[in-house]
Formats: sequence, structure tokens, C-alpha cells
Amino acid sequence: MSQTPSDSPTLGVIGLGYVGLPLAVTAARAGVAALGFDVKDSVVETVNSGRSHIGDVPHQEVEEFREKGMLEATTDFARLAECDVISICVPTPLSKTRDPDISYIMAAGQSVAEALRPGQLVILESTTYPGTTREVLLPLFEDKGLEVGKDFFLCFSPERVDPANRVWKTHNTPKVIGGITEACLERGRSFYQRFVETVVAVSSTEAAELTKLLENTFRAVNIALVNETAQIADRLDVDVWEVIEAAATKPFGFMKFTPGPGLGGHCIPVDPHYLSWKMRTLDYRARFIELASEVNAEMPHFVVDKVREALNQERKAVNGSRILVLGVAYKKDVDDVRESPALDILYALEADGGEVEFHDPFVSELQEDGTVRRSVPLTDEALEGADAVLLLTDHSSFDLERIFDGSRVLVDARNATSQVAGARDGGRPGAWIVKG
Ligand code: SAJ
Repeated sequence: MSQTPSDSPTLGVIGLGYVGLPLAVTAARAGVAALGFDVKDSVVETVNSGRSHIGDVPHQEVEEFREKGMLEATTDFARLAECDVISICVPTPLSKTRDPDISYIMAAGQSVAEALRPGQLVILESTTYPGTTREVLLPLFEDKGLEVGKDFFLCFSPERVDPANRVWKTHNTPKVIGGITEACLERGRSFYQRFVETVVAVSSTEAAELTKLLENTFRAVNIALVNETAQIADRLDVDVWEVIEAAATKPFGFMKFTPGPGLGGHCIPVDPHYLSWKMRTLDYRARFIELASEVNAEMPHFVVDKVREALNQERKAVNGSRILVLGVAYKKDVDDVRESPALDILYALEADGGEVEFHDPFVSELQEDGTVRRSVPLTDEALEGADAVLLLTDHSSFDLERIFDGSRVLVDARNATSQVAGARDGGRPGAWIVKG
């Protein structure tokens, strides 16, 4: 690592994923040397070779900061002692029983505790339940005999990365931060102000933790609302997307969300459960979160029923039919299939005897229970040979006219082909079964 100017701290980033790597390169761009820590040798080797494994970070950015000696990656967590600021950006998934799994935070916290030295500022960025910073991380550090707010500083600042978002990046997305003490908050605020345009201070780490969970619960609940509206509209034979577009003309008091095949990603389907779990320990039921989860989980079944209905109109059963799924990523223009509802739909159709293939330009293969499925090329034969084509992820690169014209039966779970359907004889814009 190059010797950074004494007035510029070295930032340690634990977890070089879709949050950590953008954070590291954003800091490096502002002249803050970044030392990335990851448990995966492959990630460390990729970064140190000047390449990026994260879609939102171009290779040349990693290469540039490597060459300038402003970015390095390591698996040696003892080097945390070199860092003046340490940001923890590790996954916070759910366990098999859908409870919070903070094992990654605990592991990172242990590593930080072992290397902790006076003067360091530690910031937890991973989304977690209110109380984690104070109840889980702080004791690990105080066990070292150091005093928070005096010898070391501890904050929570939620990450707000929206994968594939071309407008809102780490540097221009307002950053909320809360400290264990006022001195902690000041250290955290002044650090982020070096490379984040807007820093929003709140009064505690719990307030910052709950802010993030409100943001993502807001999305999960509103997505569930439009998904329920979609099921209501379907029973009323009304085009739900037309209704949503009309409602979105209201210049105040409404925010547009769109129905889809369900709720995917490693954040929105997961984060609210951290809050509902915490509330159960405080003998309170977070009903909106639980209800939203139920409604969103209905959508894969709703879509499978639409495929069944579309085939039935052709006097075919799912069993034995060839079904081509277009897009398995959890949302457009990303390569992530975590919690993707497309997988539930694909496996359900297979369980019903469907001969299912998928094409996704971002996802080359799926591995499930030892079975590997590979993305097939989107050829005319693949489209015409399918008894039903099912569009689940509306990647921007999809040629929607070709897909519509080449399909005998087309079920569209994203209303992506509505315009094409409206311009074609027999097309049904705004329906789920847009052709056939
Ligand atoms: N979805 C819908 N209808 C909508 C919006 C989303 O069905 O109107 C679906 C998507 O297809 C996807 C899921 O919900 O399967 C989640 O989509 P998302 O874009 O809300 O979730 P993420 O995980 O890609 O990113 C979100 C961030 N997104 C936005 O703010 C737009 C943000 O909430 C967080 O910064 C991020 O999760 C995180 O890390 O928490």
C-alpha cells in the first residue's frame, strides 16, 4: 500500500461484494486508500489483478486504483490493524428457518476485535435488526479494554446500493449514519463527507438500523399491495398495469410500484424479516411485514396458473409441454438469482411435468440440488418450438418484437410486451397471457 498522506485515513472494507467494492473504489477515487478484506481467494485475486467481479464496478476502475496504489485486497484479516476506518459490508441472509443469520457480522466483528487498536472507527453497513451494533458488536470491542467514543469509535450506516442503478451511486446517494456516542457520530460523519455528497446524521445506531428497515419494508409492503391489486384486477378482468399507470398520474400522494412474478433479491425479501424477528423477541407482531410476505409469495403460483391456463386454451397440459422461460435473474439487468421467484416458477412447472428451458443473457447456469441447468441460446427455433414462452425478467437487451412474433403462446409477468401486443392482431396488451 502506498503511504497515504497523514491527513487521509486508510479505509478497510470487509466484504468486497455489491456494497463493499463500490464503497472501496468510491473512497479511492476521493484519495482515501482502500484495503479490501474478503474470505474468498477468488475475489481477492480478481481485485488484485485489476478486474471487477461486480457489475456496477467497471474493470478499468479497479485497474486504475490498483495502479495508483489506492486499492488492494487481502484475505489476511490481521491487516485490519493498518486501517484507520473499517467498514463492515457482509451479507445478512436468513437461516433455513427464516430467522436472521448474523454469523457473517459476528465473524467480521471477531476479526475487527482481534486487530482493534486506539483511534479506529468501525462502521457496520450491513442491513440488520435494530440493536445489532450496540448489543452484538460493541461488547466484542469493549472486551479489549478499550472505551467506545474515546479509544475507538462505532457507528451504523446502512448501505443503499441499488444494483444496476445508473443514476444513484455510492457517492451521490445520501448516507444515513448513527453513532454509539456523539464523538462516534462526528468521526463517522466527517469520514463519509470525504466522498459522499450528503451525510444524514441520526441520534443513535438503532435509529439508523431502523431507517434502513423502514426503507426496505416500505418497498416489500407496496410491492405486495400492487401484487394483490393484480390478483384483484385479474378477477375483475381489468388490466392492472393500465390502472397503475392511471393512478401514477396523481401528482401527489401516490408512488408507482408494478406487479411481477414475486419478490426477489437478497434485500427486499429478507430485510423486513430481520425487523419482524426482532419485534417477536419484544412480544410484538409486525403484521404488515408478515402479510406482505404472504402476498408476495403467492405470485409465483399465480404465474404458474397463468401458464397452465394459456396451455389449456391450446388443449395442452403443462405435463409434457415445452416451456421456454425468458429471464431468471431477480430483476432486470442484474445477474443475481438469489431469492428469484423465477426459480420457484421454473421448478414448479418442472414438477408438473413441464419440459422447461431458460434463456437469460446475465445468468449462464443454474445449480439446484446438484442439477445444473444451462441458459439456452434465444434462437427462433427455441421460441417457435416452445408450447409456451414465459417472460419473467424484462432485461433491457430483450428484442420484445422478436419474442412476441416468434412465440406461439406468450405469458408476460412483467407487462414488458404490452406495446408490441397492442400493435399485433390477436395481441392482448395488459393481460398476463399476451398471446395465444
Ligand atoms: N419489484 C417488483 N415491483 C416493483 C419493484 C420491485 O415486483 O415495483 C421486485 C423486483 O423485481 C425484485 C424485488 O422486487 O424482484 C426487489 O427489487 P428492488 O429493486 O426493490 O430490490 P434490490 O434488492 O435490487 O435493491 C433494493 C434497492 N432498490 C431500490 O431502492 C430501487 C434498495 O431498496 C436497497 O438499497 C437495496 O435493495 C438493499 O440493498 O437493501
